[in-house]
Amino acid sequence: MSQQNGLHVAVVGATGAVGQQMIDTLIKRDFPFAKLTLLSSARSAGKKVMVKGQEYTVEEAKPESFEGVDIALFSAGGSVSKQFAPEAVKRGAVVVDNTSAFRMDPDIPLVVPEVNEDDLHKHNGIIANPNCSTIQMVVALEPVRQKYGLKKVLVSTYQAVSGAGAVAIQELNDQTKAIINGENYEPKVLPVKSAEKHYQIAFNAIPQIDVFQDNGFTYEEMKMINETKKIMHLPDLSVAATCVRLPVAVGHSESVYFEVEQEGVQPSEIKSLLSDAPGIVLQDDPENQIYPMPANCVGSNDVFVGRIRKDLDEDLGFHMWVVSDNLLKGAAWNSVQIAESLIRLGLVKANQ
Ligand code: NAP
Ligand code: 12T
Repeated sequence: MSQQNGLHVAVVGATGAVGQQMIDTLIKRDFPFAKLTLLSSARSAGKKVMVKGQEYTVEEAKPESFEGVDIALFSAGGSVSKQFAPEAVKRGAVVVDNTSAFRMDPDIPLVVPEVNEDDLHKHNGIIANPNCSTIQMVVALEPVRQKYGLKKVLVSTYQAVSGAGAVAIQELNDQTKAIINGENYEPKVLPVKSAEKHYQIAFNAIPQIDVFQDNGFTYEEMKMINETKKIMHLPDLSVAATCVRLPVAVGHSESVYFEVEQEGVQPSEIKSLLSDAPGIVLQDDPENQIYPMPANCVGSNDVFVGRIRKDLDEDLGFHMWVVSDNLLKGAAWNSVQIAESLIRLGLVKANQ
């Protein structure tokens, strides 16, 4: 390969909810790929996908699939990443992994370009893409940390079903229609596909995303807690999370309470800071009922922030509402953005 001639890019999990958005994002960004390899399980092998007017055939992921690949974007579940990411690296590819498989490995950078792009320099072949809920929150918190310091974060999420894959979107749609038509519908996917019990998501709210840990938090909540500290380089930051699934197809919302280190900061200062920050769109005009909502954020790469206000009792405390497209900034766009950073920083090794 040579950078002038473009790169050989592979998308693993190309038929999934995130994989489809990765392909779309590569096209929208005019990403410099000369060759594109689309990989899935044996189930979708042979499926045809049109990209830029050209037909591609999806192939079953195998170790040999990564021969000659420069950048591999993985989004096919943690076990697939554990199995194939080392195979891709062995063959000279740089892997951007969208699963939780490697995120907390101290030797693997966990990157949100607006926050810690410099960590990419330490990569040894694999870069981890954080959890969707973590990404949008740290984009909004980093400018605050830089200017006023950050002591504490308490977050409650209102998450879309698309985070749990294409089957979860289908379940929300089919279940909603069934209930409206007075028919029975047995939940099979949410809150967690592999769990013993499944609950109705239509017209409901489920306070469980991913599996429970012994400490009473869910794994999704622990991802937010641990990943935030790692990405922001704040191992001692106080963080707690409650993650809730809503009957929304795309777009995660978060109510974020945070405490700064500097006394006497005004909400107008936080608003002005965030309105100029990278990757953020400020939508904060209560008088005119302007605030972020998931339905308005679908399809955008940005993180939308509003409802910024000072706590009534705690001088260091502020509240804000953070919304983003979980399949874009939360997954596909952040991964492609990492790939763009790797190219700009000269961190993609030439492959044959
Ligand atoms: P999805 O819609 O269920 O798609 C899963 C994809 O993985 C499909 O393309 C599927 O191919 C492929 N796949 C499954 N088993 C495979 C195997 N053994 N070998 C190769 N490919 C295989 O799920 P999704 O929502 O796109 O999410 C995919 C993964 O991305 C998740 O498991 C999660 O780890 C990660 N994710 C991360 C975030 C984040 O927060 N950053 C958000 C969402 C998802 P077939 O068509 O052949 O089944
Ligand atoms: N279970 O961290 O169900 O890769 O919304 C992201 C989203 C795992 C992840 C979800 C999940 C991830 C979900």
